[in-house]
Amino acid sequence: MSPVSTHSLARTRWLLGPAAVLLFLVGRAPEAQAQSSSPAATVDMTNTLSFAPDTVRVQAGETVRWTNGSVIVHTVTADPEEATTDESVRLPEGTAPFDSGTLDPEERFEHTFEVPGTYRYFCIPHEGAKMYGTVIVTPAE
Ligand SMILES: [Cu+2]
Repeated sequence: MSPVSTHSLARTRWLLGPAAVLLFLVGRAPEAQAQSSSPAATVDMTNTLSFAPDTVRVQAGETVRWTNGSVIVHTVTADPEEATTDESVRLPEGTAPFDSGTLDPEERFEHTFEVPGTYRYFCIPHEGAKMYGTVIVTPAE
């Protein structure tokens, strides 16, 4: 190699070093944030009055996140007192009811499931249309 190209390579390294460190720092923060709040399962609430997917499986202690991706209002409700029929809600023994309240388009709701079992929930405005979902919680490994 001629002296000229060696000099040019050294200068390139000097310039790339700080840039690489900066990229590392900038790229790292959002990734760490996303991981700490990432749910074990996600469910979309649709314009066709459904939870998609309608059944998800998580382990005890994990969180499910629902997102209203539609243009209409939905709820995520597992409270027998809000239901007009027993079919709409199922909760494992000893677990407390939960209810998201009204979720406008783009809004989210999260629930962490501590007790293994099968949970049936529904959407209050669309109970008549059988907008139902199921969460199956298996024991933590
Ligand atoms: Cu709904």
